[in-house]
Amino acid sequence: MSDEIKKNSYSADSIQALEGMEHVRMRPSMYIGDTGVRGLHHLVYEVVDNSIDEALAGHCDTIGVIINEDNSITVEDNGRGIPVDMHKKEGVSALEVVMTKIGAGGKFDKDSYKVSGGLHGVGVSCVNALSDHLRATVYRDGKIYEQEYEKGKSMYPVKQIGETTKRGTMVTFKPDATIFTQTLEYSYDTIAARMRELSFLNKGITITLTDRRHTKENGDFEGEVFHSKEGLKEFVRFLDGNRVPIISHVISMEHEKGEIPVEVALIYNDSYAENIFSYVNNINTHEGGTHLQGFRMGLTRTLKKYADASGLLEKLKFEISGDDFREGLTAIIS
Ligand code: 0RA
Repeated sequence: MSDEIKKNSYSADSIQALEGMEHVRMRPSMYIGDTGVRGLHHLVYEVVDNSIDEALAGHCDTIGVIINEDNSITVEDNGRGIPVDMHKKEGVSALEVVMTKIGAGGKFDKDSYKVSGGLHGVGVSCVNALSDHLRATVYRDGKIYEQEYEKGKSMYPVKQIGETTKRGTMVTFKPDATIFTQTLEYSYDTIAARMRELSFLNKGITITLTDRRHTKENGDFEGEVFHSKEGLKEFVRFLDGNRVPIISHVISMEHEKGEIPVEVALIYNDSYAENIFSYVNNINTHEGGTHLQGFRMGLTRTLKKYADASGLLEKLKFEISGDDFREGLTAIIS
């Protein structure tokens, strides 16, 4: 290919990338659902999601989320750091590609164990496009690299700004007021609830949440540390709160079928309410699905078979149904 054609196709590619980012700004709700409170918070989840993926791939165990004084958000992890080397096809740093190209997310390791779903899985470039300002800092190979963006456009090429013994990625973004016209104020409780949920769904990861807008009496910032050793088992106990259990332990199982890991935890309490929560890739599947259907069927079949074999159904004057096995049930499938 002649240099001229190469140059042309390169600029054609970058125009396409630009259009992708421009399109996010033009139709934000296509990417983040809405531009109200929900969309504003989805930006945080999208960035955290990348760090969760890095943790699930086994490369990091701690994620820090900070609500800064100005309602900008910082997400930091101790993973490998987003690669900063030159991306051959794009002619810029891999970091810049991740940050400015729609759908570039997992491009660098296709085999990566992508489990975390993000909001619509749109990636951090989408957050960048919808931010007035974003700063990405990478701690990698003993060096600190940085790049900043305005409304998704890089302000300068990735530069080295120092040396470090740390490893990881830090992203700070300030949502664009011209996009998020309803509110720019983050809710601590909303973010905390999602971080708690993520820590239950991904046991072993530590997620710290700090609110720099508020200090406690001792001068420390408000915040919490979320960490779950037992995962869904603890989640079930948390959900059941003060309800009275009628079995002594949470029943739980983990299994991998093909490439798909499945986790289930359940307990019975003395109420009549059925509480089943289902997740796929860390996203609550409110509408249910085949995973939930399969669980219900399996539960009914198993308990019915047991009840039958133990003669428990002999005196029963009616056909026992699936509903009967779900009275007082609290369960989570992920
Ligand atoms: C792909 C490849 C590599 C790191 C990451 C993605 C990565 C992305 C994010 C986003 C937030 N935190 C992250 N941490 C890591 C590195 C591949 C390698 O070093 O071989």
